[in-house]
Amino acid sequence: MSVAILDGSTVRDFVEDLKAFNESVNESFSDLDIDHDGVLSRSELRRAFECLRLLESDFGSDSRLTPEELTRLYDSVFDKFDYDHSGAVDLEEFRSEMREIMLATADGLGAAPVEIVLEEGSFLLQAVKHENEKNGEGVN
Ligand SMILES: [Ca+2]
Repeated sequence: MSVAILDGSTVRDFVEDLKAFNESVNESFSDLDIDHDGVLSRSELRRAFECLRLLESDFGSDSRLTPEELTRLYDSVFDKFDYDHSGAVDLEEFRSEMREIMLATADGLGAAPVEIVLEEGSFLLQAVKHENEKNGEGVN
């Protein structure tokens, strides 16, 4: 876990660097595809969001959702990812949805730098590392 200062452009630059972004997406996808069938099931995707902490950062760490509300939330996220309603999320669906989520996060952050606590492995942390590397600073 680390604390980083970032703003919308940190996230946007990362998403727009297709090579870096695709690498992260591919890596996450294969980590998340526990049974290696090439697609993410409902439970695999739910685990993804619990790990990536994307929803928590969107909704604020102090939001208190009941388990039922969380399940509804994750179900609606899955349906959004599963664009062709095949019951599973493939790599292309995952990539395009992650891209949208990250860009929405960038818009939400806006231009004012904020301090955010980031879990290891979160896409936002990867965005910060990406910016640091671009600026020639070490990753810490
Ligand atoms: Ca799978």
